[in-house]
Amino acid sequence: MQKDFLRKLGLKAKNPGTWTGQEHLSGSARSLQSHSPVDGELIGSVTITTREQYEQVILRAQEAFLVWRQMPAPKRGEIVRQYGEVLREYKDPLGRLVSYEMGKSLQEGWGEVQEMIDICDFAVGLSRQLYGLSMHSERPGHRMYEQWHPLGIVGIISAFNFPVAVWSWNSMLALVCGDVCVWKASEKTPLCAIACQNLFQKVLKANNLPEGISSVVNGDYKVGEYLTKDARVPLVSATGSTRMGKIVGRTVAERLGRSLLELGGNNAIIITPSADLKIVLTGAVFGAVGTAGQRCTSTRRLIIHESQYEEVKKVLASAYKQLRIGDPLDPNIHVGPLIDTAAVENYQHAISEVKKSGGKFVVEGGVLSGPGYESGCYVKPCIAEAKNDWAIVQHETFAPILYLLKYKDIEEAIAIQNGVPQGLSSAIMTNNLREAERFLSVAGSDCGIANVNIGTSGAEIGGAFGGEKETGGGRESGSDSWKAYMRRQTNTINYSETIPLAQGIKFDL
Ligand code: UN1
Repeated sequence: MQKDFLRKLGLKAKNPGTWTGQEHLSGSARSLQSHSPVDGELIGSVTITTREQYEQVILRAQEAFLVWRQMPAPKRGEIVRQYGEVLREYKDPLGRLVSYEMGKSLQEGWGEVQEMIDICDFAVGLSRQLYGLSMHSERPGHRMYEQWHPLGIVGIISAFNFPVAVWSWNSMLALVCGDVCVWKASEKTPLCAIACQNLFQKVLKANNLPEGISSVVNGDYKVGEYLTKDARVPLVSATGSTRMGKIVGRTVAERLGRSLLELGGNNAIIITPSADLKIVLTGAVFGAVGTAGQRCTSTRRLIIHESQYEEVKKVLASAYKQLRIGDPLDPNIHVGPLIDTAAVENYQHAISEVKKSGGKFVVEGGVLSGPGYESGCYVKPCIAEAKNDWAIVQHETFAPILYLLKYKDIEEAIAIQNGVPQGLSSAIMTNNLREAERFLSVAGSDCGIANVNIGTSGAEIGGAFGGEKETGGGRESGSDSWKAYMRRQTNTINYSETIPLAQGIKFDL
């Protein structure tokens, strides 16, 4: 395979190198190897951050914070703007690395880098906003307002499925807010993190700014634990499974730190009698098989009106026959591999659970083998007729398995949609205004994201991203998500010559 993109990113293809992510750190004895799920080849290694190295990273970050927080926010925005420019320049090789190390299609790899560019643009604008309110004081000669200050070190724990975009949602906002970032990337996609880090360091160097403004630490959950337990890290933003989020949430809460959690989803599309089938098809199929079903926003359940059920089933089954599964770097391919063979086992386990529960497969699954599939990570997207209350349907399986559920009236459809522990994304396909508004009403979808006539995945960066219930409640990316990365200070200034007390309290001396 042609791997020129590795050379362009400074991650040489020959003799895979070992990276630490920081210039000041020397390699530790242990390293983490990154194998591509595309062809099983070793791409490179990163050193596992030792406790001592972690201490050095935090010290550097603390020092850098003292410099960074003094820089006016629009000047910090300028640094983020420059990073956006670098990303435009490296969109192609970085998108290819995402595709090669993570396994998503090249279109989606580029899309991820585009999401990074978009959030840079958003953050640049934000750097001139970060507004606080001004209030009317009840006391004469007083002024009251609030301002937002940076928190300090923001710990970012990200997952393999969006190995670059989710970091940038967090870090670009945190940076314009005046925070410095320490990133614990997924141990499954460490080279994507090194590539982003190297590109960011280029910008810091060119502007004579300290390296500690952005750092990477590598390793498994133990390295993540350094961050979650560390009182010097006031905010930990974690993206990943609900299981991981519960541990992170508990650990950070134990020290009264803040956490921002973006966890599992179990996203559904309601397909009503008036739905446009062309729209349903693209929305549902991309939602279910895009990123091989490994997005937290992936469509896992279709809740179909009984009058449409057979038709939708038929159309989907024939669409699934057209899917091309293979090397995600080949532009003709729709579905790449799963991240690793452990993910393949989870997929197989889910299929056998569906069968045990009495589910019928409309499109059969299976692991692919033979030429082009040697890594053992390629699976067939499948569709099963199921029931919402089965344990396996209630559970988020990170694989392209789609469950079909039937409903009679809209109330029942909404109850099914909401009847899972997770609450990230949801959608309704309808041309009926009453149904659409019913779905969006206070008694409608209980998710953080609710769409009409688009699928559950592929949110734009301008909106706040995240969900309720076991999805963790955090909001990242657009809207006013930036507030999570700052501390609010209320200021009351007395410019009168007396000191009246609030609530009319008299205290004469
Ligand atoms: C994720 O899967 O963790 O909405 C993030 C989407 C993407 C982000 C997904 N913009 O599908």
